[in-house]
Amino acid sequence: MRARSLWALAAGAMVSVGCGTTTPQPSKPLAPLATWNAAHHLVEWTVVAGDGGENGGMNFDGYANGEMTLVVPVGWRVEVHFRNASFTPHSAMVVPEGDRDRGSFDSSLLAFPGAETSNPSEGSPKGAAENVEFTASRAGNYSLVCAVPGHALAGMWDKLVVSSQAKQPSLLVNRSS
Ligand SMILES: [Cu+2]
Repeated sequence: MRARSLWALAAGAMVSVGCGTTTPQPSKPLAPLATWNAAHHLVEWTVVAGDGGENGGMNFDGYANGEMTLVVPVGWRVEVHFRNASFTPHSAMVVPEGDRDRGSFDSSLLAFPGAETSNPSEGSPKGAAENVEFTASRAGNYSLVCAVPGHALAGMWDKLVVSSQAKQPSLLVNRSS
């Protein structure tokens, strides 16, 4: 009991100096999928494509169909640590929410400069890892989609909310099944 209280104090102290983490629900591994540094206005988001069999493999970090939402304060930098864990080629690209339900994507749909992995329509092979950085410069609702044709329609997308209200990032997950 005493150890637990001390840990809570330590965690609180970490937040107050400007670092934080959000861990998804316990069905996933304990490693946090998003970490951030408030002083640098930087959030790092681990995005593993095809992470297990959820939604027939059409998932990021095991989540699909908008089950995962990253909220970022407007103006922050976002560094996406992308990796493809499956034999199916996948990619990641940030588009306006209204452009999510498409069979295919091109760079004209990009929400922020730089917010895409290389060759998003072809996708990256299994094991490929890439860091993608962009500035979340405009508030609004966006989607992180896999731009390989058909994959977003199959549910391979997350939500990205760029907020003028939020003081710090948060990662929310909502498993529908
Ligand atoms: Cu894909």
